[in-house]
Amino acid sequence: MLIRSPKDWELSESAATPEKLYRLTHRREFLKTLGLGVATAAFLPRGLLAATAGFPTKVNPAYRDPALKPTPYEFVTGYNNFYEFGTDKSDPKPNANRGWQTEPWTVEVAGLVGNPAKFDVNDLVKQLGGAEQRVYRHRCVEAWSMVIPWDGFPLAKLVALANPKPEAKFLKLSSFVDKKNAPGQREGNLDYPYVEGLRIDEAANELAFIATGIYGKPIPNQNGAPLRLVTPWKYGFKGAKSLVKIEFVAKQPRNTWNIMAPDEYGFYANVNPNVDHPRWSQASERVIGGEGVFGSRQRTLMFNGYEKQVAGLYRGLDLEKNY
Ligand SMILES: Nc1nc2c(c(=O)[nH]1)N[C@H]1C(S)=C(S)[C@@H](COP(=O)(O)O)O[C@H]1N2
Ligand SMILES: [Mo]
Repeated sequence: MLIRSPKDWELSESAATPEKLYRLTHRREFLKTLGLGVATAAFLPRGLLAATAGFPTKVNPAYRDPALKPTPYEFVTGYNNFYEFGTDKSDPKPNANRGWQTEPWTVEVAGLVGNPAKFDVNDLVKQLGGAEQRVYRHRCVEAWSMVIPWDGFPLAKLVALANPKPEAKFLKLSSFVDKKNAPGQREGNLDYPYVEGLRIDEAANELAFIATGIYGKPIPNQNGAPLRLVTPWKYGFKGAKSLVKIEFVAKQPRNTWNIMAPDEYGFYANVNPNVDHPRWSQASERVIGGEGVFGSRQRTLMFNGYEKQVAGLYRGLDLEKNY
């Protein structure tokens, strides 16, 4: 008989595991990541839990390239960019877990749409038919990369639910503002709220995703609980975290990094090894959690390896000018 024991990142393949056992191990792992024992579980304040609808998720086999080896959980959740909680990679993990509440959470769909609405995140996931898991490459503009098993839903589903009017050409996505709980917002290390934008056809591309989890578990605060954008063919900064508003607009919106440093960060943010950042090369990337003390390096791929799915979106566009 063929018995295949699932790897940790395949946890969400719960179909093969008796439900009760799965729930138990799942819960124990989740608590372990919070640094709490199982006994403490009953006393967990509600606010420490991210949105939980859609779990366990189903692995989408179309987005699970066996050649992609997921980055260990500790790196995915301990090496982060989330300026609201500090500028060091190690800041978000402690600082986003000091009482900042990500449940309950409301996200607003607004602007040029037929169905403007405010959604509780859990209700939204249910309305969209649950959540799935996809393993994507994740490439930061700072020339490092990871491989992350995300859980969530295709952004295209939310676009369809919103029912955009013909004048809607772009999405403007806004992160939360909470000066009391976000030290970076008190310092004003960036202009807040953190905002991002996508062309509507980019948002409707099969790859664009809203993550509500990683590794088959609710997404930790430091990764953008309870919902964040994931566009794997673009640099990580496109992936605005902890969204409170998704607006459909007629004009191309500005995005935070473009506002802060327009010579260095454009609107498109497509991963492109042929267009260097003014201060460093984008031809290669450091693999976080890779072999060796400093990780390993690998060549960066055009559109981060997703050329087949997205190259058509940019046909005829000068990618040196539109970086
Ligand atoms: N709200 C918000 N979203 C954000 C950021 C941020 O500072 N604030 N940083 C971005 C950058 S630069 C990157 S590389 C990714 C990092 O996501 P990760 O920490 O889950 O790897 O989040 C992006 N989303
Ligand atoms: Mo980044």
